[in-house]
Amino acid sequence: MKNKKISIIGAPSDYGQLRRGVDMGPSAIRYADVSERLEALGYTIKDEGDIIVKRAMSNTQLDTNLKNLKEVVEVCTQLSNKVSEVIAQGSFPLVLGGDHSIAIGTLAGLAEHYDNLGVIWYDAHADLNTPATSPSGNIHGMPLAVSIGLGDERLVSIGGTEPKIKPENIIIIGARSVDPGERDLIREKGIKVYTMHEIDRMGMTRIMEESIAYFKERNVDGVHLSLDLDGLDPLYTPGVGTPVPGGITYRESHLAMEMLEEEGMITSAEFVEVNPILDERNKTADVAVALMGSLFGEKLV
Ligand code: EXY
Ligand code: MN
Ligand code: MN
Ligand code: MN
Repeated sequence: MKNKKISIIGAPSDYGQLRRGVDMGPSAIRYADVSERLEALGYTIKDEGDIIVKRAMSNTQLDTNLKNLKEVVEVCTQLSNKVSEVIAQGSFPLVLGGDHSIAIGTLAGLAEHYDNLGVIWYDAHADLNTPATSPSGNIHGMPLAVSIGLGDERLVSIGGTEPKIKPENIIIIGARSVDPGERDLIREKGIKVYTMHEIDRMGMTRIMEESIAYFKERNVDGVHLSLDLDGLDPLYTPGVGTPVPGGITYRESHLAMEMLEEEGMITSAEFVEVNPILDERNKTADVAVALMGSLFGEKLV
């Protein structure tokens, strides 16, 4: 990574879905020694601590197709400001989730600094639902749609009303659970998706080569990595709220991170959906930190 300054931002929110415990993700990742691991690679780490997520007695607004909307808006607005501030200081923002709804805030903050941002969405899901298509009403299934300007106006307008990213600048990797409305949107908007089928068939090497070439062709001014730990097979990352079997392997994931690092293309990252309550001895947070090691240039020899 070219930028040697990393700012860690914790976003301990579980409001984008209904399984409690993912709010402890930042703690679990810190417990897995994220700072120490990256410091050993020669980076200067500033842990910004966590953004403030008010603890509700119980989740509210469960009766709509936008569950906990108010809380999600509050969290994402704060996170957007924090991410933007960190970039203004010349630091690499490394956001620790929290469920994937926090990406609405991360991308809103990034959009203040990038006009043609590329995004890698490493995930079992497409996260392209809107209130009209969502089968659950859980906002963690909506952040990509929101970021291209679709869905509820109160989410879309976080950090400004204009779309934060362009659909044609998105690459989804690892998809294996896509809802009908999401599939329609992928086709309509021409969003690039490598499903598990393509990963099996082409191999991760070719997928990363193509992805890197795609971003270069599109002249992106930065690339954000949004890594949902459920992109990996639950065998490796059992501590996630919405596991889907048949996922990306541990080795394939390291390879993907290493290839991105060699290219020096990634300008921000977030690691989300780590839920230590559902985990086996912090295995999922350990994997998250191991992948960060590769993303930031760890080499065996
Ligand atoms: N597509 C389903 C929904 O919208 O409810 C499941 C979404 C899970 C989203 C996760 C974290 O990436
Ligand atoms: Mn996700
Ligand atoms: Mn902009
Ligand atoms: Mn997911």
